[in-house]
Amino acid sequence: MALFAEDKNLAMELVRAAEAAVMASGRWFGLGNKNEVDRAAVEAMRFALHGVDMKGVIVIGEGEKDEAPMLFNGEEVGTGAGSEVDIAVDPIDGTRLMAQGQDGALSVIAAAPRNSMFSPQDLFYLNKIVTGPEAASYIDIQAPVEFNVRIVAKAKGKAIHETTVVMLDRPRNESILRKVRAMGARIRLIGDGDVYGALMTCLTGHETADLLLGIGGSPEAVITACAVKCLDGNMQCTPYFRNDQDEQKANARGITRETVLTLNDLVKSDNVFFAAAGGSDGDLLKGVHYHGEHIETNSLCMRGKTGTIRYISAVHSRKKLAEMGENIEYDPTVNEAN
Ligand code: VTB
Repeated sequence: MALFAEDKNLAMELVRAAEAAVMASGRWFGLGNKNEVDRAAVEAMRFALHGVDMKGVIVIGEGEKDEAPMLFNGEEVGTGAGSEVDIAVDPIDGTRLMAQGQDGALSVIAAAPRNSMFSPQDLFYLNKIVTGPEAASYIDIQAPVEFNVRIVAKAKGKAIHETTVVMLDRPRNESILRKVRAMGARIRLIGDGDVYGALMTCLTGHETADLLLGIGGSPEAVITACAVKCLDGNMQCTPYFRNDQDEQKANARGITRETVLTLNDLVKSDNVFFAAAGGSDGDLLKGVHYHGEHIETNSLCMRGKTGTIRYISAVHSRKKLAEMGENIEYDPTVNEAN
């Protein structure tokens, strides 16, 4: 039986969890405290998830149990009724962006059949390549940067100087940056949030980049892979070792410099769900906005099996949500702005 056959509503439940995360953390927008952005988002998302009919286990979460009190790797979420699922969460991908009042923060969550998501464990970073459907079958992370930029441009009928590469603005990506610049391709440097960066390349008709390259977080890579599956894009990763210790730990589980993680290695099933809600305004989704008694959220949800992408703009009543005990009220620990 197709897993989730009875769970057509799971996508909507995941949207609700992402909405809760942005409504709670959005209160901290621009206040300079990324820890509070994360705390508020985690608490709200966890509260929302516990009401969902599923037997979920957090595979990609806030960290190991001894370091993350909530949404830790291995935590069981959901009512226990329904399908057994892996859950991957980043309550706010780009907490720094949110805390600094910058665009591009996104709450993301994905679900897939139990034991289908890659577990990064001590492999914290991956070198990534992501592109949308048009060039999906041509990219090769083991090929030179120039090859991948050229093949994506060709597949999309673009000149090199019309092709946009998106990557995290980090020193570790400097060599890739130089090669792309030398080709004359356009470059979108993002401060944080490479799940968003990947979405920019895969939402056909809405794309604001053609190819994501560079080294980013491995938890985010698994979440990205779920979104890429829903969008018929493609993604490949290779390990990035910061030091010998990273490499030794990875080698112990059979991951070496030669390892390529394909899209199917990152998430084995096609029966995946992905949801995202705008934390701050961005290319694809407006962020959360507060209008007195009401709060506006903008989300998308996707299902791998059907490929359906739904954009959901919602207006929430603070009063009714507060009566339900949902954690979206203005956080009293925040100094009353003047
Ligand atoms: C990456 C990226 C994330 O943080 O994990 C990055 O995948 C962390 O990189 O989207 P550094 O350790 O170099 O800061 C994000 O940008 C946001 O969580």
